[in-house]
Amino acid sequence: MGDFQNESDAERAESLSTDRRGILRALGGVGALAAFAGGVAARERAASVADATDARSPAAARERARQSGDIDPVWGFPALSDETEPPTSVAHEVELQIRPRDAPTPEFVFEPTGLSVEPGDTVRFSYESPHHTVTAYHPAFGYLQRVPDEVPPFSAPALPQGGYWLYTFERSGVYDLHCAPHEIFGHAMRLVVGSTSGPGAEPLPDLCAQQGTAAETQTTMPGTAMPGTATAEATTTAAGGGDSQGDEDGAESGETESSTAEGSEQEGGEEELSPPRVGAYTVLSDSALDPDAIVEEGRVSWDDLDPESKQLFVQIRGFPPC
Ligand SMILES: [Cu+2]
Repeated sequence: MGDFQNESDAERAESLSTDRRGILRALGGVGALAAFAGGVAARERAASVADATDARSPAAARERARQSGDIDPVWGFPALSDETEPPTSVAHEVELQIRPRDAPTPEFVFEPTGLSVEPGDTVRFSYESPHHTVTAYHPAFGYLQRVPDEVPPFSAPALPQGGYWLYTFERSGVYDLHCAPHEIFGHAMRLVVGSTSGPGAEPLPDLCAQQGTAAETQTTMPGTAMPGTATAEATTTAAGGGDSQGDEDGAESGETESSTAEGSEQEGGEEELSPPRVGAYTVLSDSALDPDAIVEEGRVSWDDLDPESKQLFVQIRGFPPC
């Protein structure tokens, strides 16, 4: 694929400072652990819907898109550089951004964060920075279904800065999407395609109401399980816990069983499906992203969300550990 030989992409990626890249890579490692903690059931679900695409690989899907203009419903159309000509007309653009803030991690942003489109519209997701994905909340990925019925488990790959991913939203309804490496930091968005219908139109489960049995949740994700990732630990506290930064009491609280623990199994052996996690949960619960509000506004900016929804719920303990 010619795009890989594009020198400018590599140069742009290199222009990021070493420190910033190191931190982002570490965060990606932490998030990736959570994202890929799915079990056998998730893989079986993925296999059962694999026939949603005729293309057996992203490369085959790209080739078909170039010839027919049809964007694959599973693979979409990834482009490593904006010099690649889109194979079909693009109706909307969403930028994947990283915005610095006065906190240990920046804000991870889909801009706009809410978008209303028509069935059949193709949306371009532009990678203003690398290390992101655009992933459906789908049972095949271990999540509660937050996309319309019959929609396959689609996801954009990580792409270089300056790359983009196209996806054609054929089925009407609400689509909740997230970036897999940065989900817990709130990197999520909501699309309404045609009408406010389907599972994604339902309110998210009330996690605060469930806190009666698990007052506080602490999940420790050591980074040593994956070679090449940082050994930092991330401690997450339950949504709605207020200011978690520097909250020593919160950090010392006893470890309790999470009601949405990854890989856990319900009675009967069914793997429990997770709602959107941590920051993505609070972002997607923001009233500015109510599906009716998105239709009314057409597009909802990240700036329109309540700062409470964008809080950092993850404590960074510092790295390296010396
Ligand atoms: Cu991201």
